[in-house]
Amino acid sequence: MEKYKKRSWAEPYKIKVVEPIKMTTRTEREKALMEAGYNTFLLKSEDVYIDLLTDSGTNAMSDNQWAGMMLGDEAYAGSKNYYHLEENVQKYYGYKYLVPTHQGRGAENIISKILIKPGMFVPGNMYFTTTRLHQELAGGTFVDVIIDEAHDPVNLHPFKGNVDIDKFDALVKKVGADKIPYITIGVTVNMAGGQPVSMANLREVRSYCEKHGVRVVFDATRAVENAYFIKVREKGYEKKSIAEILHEMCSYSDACTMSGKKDCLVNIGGFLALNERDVFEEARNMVVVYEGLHTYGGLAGRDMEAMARGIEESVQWDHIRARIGQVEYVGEKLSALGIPIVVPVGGHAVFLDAKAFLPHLKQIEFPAQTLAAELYLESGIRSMERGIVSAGRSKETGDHYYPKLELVRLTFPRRVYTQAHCDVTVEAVDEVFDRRKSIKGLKMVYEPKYLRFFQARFEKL
Ligand code: PM9
Repeated sequence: MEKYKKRSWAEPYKIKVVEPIKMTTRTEREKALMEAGYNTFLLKSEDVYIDLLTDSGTNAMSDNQWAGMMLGDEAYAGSKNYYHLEENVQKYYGYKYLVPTHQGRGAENIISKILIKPGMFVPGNMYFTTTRLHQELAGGTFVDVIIDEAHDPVNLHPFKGNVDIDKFDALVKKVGADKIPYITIGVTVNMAGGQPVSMANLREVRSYCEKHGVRVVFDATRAVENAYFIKVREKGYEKKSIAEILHEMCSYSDACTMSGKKDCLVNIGGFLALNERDVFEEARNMVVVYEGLHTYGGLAGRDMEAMARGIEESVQWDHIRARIGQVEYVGEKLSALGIPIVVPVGGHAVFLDAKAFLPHLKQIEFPAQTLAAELYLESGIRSMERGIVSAGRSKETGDHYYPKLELVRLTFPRRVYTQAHCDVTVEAVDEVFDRRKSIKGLKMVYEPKYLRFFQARFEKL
């Protein structure tokens, strides 16, 4: 780890095309925020100055990817870009079979429908919003088996995404392995703060699952970022390349769902990749119902080409070091100012700890939603709530879940913002921090049934 810390790095690219962004006045932002019901998802992008809502589909593509876009083979069936994508998924992720989808949730829908039967249980290392919803819609019940450290924002465990084998084993003993179609392992764990899973833990889960006949399905959305953390934090991996680590990680799973909009450096795209022939046959049949023919899965040929090329770029050391280095830079600056964040800093975002930032607000006054709104008001910077609103309601009781983590995510799109944008962001958060005691909470006035965080509306208390 020390070896890489000694020297500073610079972005391993130079800027060829620019997209102007504009700064709004506070009065304009007040109006925009009211119209958006205090939900940053409902703001117009043109009213945003620095957009840290998500790293999903917001990546800057390289000249090589744009060149590939011109080589899109838009045949309905058998596009050559599909075969290029298949080749790179096999080469870098190591799975045998590929089913492209329009984005990650398309793959989640298909795998959930195939493998989950009503009454089954699906363990996972912390929930993810769309993943859990598809599991529930298929009749399953999600069970959190992540280690306790993941729920503690200040615990410095280097692999807070790890599965707690005892929790997993307790579930297997309680319901029986035949009621568990698979375990989902997020690498990295988004809702815990972009926290990685160690190779040792992946190996251990794999061997447990082999013994009990339970499949392992990765959510590989940010698996390259996970590979980075293994390289710099786990003994024995210092000298391995990111590609080697990624390949080994995936070898401990049977399948993965992928939102290509993150690691794969594209604006749209995803896939389901598998090793079991019969499950693949079913998925290939089902994709034509929900996404499109099995050689395009809802994507244009050019999108598949961009993703195939993005995969190659994503595993380059210079890329991933700068990508995560940028996030770490912001995290370190915020910590130095005494601003409460989730530590260690994760792969794709810095997560502000809204409970510690606004301790005078009850969780039902939506501290993270409030803080995201205040940051926008202060600076035009858009972030995302990852707390009680994102957690939704229990499907059994209908009550809100009250997650231990009540966070605001400052998410960094890949290759998009400069260090100056990072500095401005830190200053803006600090200004909100200075006036935190005067900030009042919110009440929810509109709540959609599914994935409420996208469209819920709020008013000031
Ligand atoms: N993640 C994110 O901003 C997109 C919007 S929030 C639903 O973090 C994981 C770990 C994700 C993810 C999306 C998906 C779904 C699956 N797993 O958005 O459908 O972070 O491509 O992927 C978002 P799609």
